[in-house]
Amino acid sequence: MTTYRIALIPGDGIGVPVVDAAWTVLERAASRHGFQLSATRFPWSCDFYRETGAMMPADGIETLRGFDAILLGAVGWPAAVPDAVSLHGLLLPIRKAFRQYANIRPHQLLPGVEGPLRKEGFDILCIRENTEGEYSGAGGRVHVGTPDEVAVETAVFTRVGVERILRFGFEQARARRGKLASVTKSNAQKHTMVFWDEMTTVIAAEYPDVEVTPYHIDAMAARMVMAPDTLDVVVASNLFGDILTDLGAAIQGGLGFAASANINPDRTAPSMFEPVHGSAPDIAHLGIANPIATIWSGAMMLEHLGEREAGAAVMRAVEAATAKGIGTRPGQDRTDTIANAVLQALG
Ligand code: GGG
Repeated sequence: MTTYRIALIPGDGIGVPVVDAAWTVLERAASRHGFQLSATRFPWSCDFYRETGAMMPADGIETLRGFDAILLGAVGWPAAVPDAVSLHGLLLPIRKAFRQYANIRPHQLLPGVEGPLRKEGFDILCIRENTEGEYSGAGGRVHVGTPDEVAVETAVFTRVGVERILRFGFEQARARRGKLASVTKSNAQKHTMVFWDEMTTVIAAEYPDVEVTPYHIDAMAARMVMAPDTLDVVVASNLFGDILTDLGAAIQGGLGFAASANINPDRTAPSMFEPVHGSAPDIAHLGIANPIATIWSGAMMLEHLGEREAGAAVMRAVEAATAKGIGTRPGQDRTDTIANAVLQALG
C-alpha cells in the first residue's frame, strides 16, 4: 500500500485545531481509498520562536525536503512576535526554498453558505506568484527614529519568475474555460508592472486558444464583486494575489472557506497546502474555528499526490456537510462538529 509522508506544521492560534480536524478527515479518506498517510508533526510557530529565537530550526528546510507534502495551519501571533518576523521566518522561506512559485487559490461557492457578497455562479481560480515580487524581503531603513527616516521595500520581478507564473496561469486557463485575467497596476508602477504586461503579451503568443485580458488591480477588485461571471483564471503578483484572494474568500462567504496550495510545479521539492486564513488570535481558544478551508486544502494535497478520487470524495463530503447548514456561518458550529459532519458524509 502506498504511504505518503506528510509534514504537519499547525503553527499558531487556530492553525492547530484546523490542522487536527483536517487530518482526521484526510486519514479517513486514505483508509477508504486504499493508501496511507503518515504524519510527522513540527511545532514550528511563534511559541517555538519564543523558546528558541527562530521560527524553525536552522536545518528546518532540509528536514522538510524529505516529505511528500506539507500541510500548514497558520502563522502569526502578533502579541508575541512581530508578524513580519514570523512570516519571513517560516512561511515565506519554505515557499522560496522549495520553489513553490504557484499559489493556487480556488474560489467556488459551497452549498448552504451565505454572505453579503455572495454571487451565484462565482467560480474563479486565482494564481498568485509566490516567491518574489513585493514579498522579496529586499529593502531597508535608514535614519531610523529620526525625522529623516526612510523605509524602502523593493519589489523584485525576474524574467524567470514572471514567465513561469504566467505560463502556469495560461495552462490553468487552458484546462478550464479558456480565459485568463492578468492583473497589474502598470499605469502607476512603470517598471515591474509594465514588464509583467509585456511578458503577458509574449507568453500569450504560445496560447492562441486562451483569451487574455489585462486588468489593473483596482478594476479587478471591483469586477470580482460586480461581474465575477466574466472571470475564469486570474493571475497576479504576490501582493496583489494575496489581497484579491481575501476578497475572493469574502465573496465565497468568509475566510473559513478559502483553501490554497503552494505548488512546486516541477515536483523537485514538496508542495505545501494551507488555508488562506491566519491564526485568528481573537477566536483561537474558543473551539469555533472553521476547518473547512484546511480540509479543502488537504483535498488539494491528495489530488496533488495523485489521489484524485480521494480528494474529490473529501470535497463531496464537505459539500454534503455545508448543504445541511453545518459550518456555513462564522462561529455557528464548533470545529469538531464541522469535522464530524464531514467525516460522517465521507462514510
Ligand atoms: N494560513 C497561512 C497563514 O497563516 N497566512 C497568514 C498570512 O498572513 N499569510 C501571508 C501570505 O500568505 O503570504
